Amino acid sequence: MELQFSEAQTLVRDTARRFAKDVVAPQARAIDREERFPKEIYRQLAGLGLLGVNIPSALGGSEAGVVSYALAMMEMSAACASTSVGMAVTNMCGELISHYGSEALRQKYVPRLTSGEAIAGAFALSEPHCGSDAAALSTTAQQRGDTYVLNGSKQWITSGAHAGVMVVWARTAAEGNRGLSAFVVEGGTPGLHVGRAEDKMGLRGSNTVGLTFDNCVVPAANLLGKEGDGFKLAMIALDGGRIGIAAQACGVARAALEAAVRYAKDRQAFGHPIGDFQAIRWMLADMRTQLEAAELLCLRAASLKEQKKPFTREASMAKLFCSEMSNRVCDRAVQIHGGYGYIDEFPVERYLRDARVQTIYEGTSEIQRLVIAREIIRLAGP
Ligand code: COS
Repeated sequence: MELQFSEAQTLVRDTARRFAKDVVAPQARAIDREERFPKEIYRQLAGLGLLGVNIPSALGGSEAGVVSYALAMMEMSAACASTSVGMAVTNMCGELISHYGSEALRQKYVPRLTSGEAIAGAFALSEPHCGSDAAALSTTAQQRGDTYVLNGSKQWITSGAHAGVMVVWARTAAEGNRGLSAFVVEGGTPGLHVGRAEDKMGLRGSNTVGLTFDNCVVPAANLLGKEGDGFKLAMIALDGGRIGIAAQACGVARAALEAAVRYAKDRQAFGHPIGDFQAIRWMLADMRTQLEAAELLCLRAASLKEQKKPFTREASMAKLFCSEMSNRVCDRAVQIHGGYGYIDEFPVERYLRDARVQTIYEGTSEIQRLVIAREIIRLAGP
């Protein structure tokens, strides 16, 4: 993409691109096939400053901003979306604690995330009975002296079995979204049980588990913000997280398009490379156009967040458009490959499997449309 980026943004993008191409991409097929959680890669990402791209350097981050973060996510996702989803959640947890944690929480936990000591962060909001309706969650946190006692279950927790630092949402009071609070919980805390890893369609190298809290005691000082702040903190974190998933979608789609172009130039039919035929050319033209439109939406949302301007609607638009685009582009890439697209000799079947969850996690396409429509109507005034 030919947009003008600052020196810092270009440096982060190029660092991520080089590492993604040289180190991550060659392992991506094995990470997927062997369901290999990429622990060592996370340590290396930490060394490159990519686990805290938008986090102050005093806390071990690279303080390079949200646009840099989106560019880094695009690069990592083009190589391996299993790896990039864990990178995204770690950045998200680090940012949340860095912005809303007490000074003690920031100093204690953010450097563990940015340095890779925690391996990964985890964002524990969804529960077996509620994903879209986040305010309906039923895990409880009861204050007992200078601690809270957590009880309940979480589901779909990315990196949950490996995360050294988690942000966990629980109910501290009965009433709806105002009764939710967020806590920093260390992996391995007694009473926190990790369920079996889900056997997923895609992102097979990432780890997705349920968590059970059975009288799990956390220090009261690990409350993020105040009691009752939890729902808003979740919404704020998800607004930012959606930029990360939009960027992931762009990265995966770019990889799929590049593979399709290579194949179209190479594969012969009827005496020509198939890229000579209009049927294929029109697919490639649509794929490229949609990808570039998606990248612009993603970077606009990132730029607004970086400028500290409102970006809820733009993040949801980016997440909606980029994730649906990436499913279309990956599907077309498989189609261009014909039978070879359906086997694992070529990477496009992995891209399509990895893209599928992008319209679901961090808010489904339906939730993004709900958020966008509400913002349009709200901003239109009375
Ligand atoms: N930023 C800051 N505050 C926000 C916000 C945002 N993006 N969105 C909502 N809020 C605030 C509202 O302003 C409101 O505050 P007040 O009570 O002070 O007025 C409060 O949060 C409740 O908001 P609302 O009434 O809009 O909540 P709803 O229960 O209607 O739910 C949706 C809103 C559906 C948008 C929310 O539940 C959501 O995003 N769900 C999807 C969750 C998700 O992405 N799950 C995937 C988990 S991660 S894999």
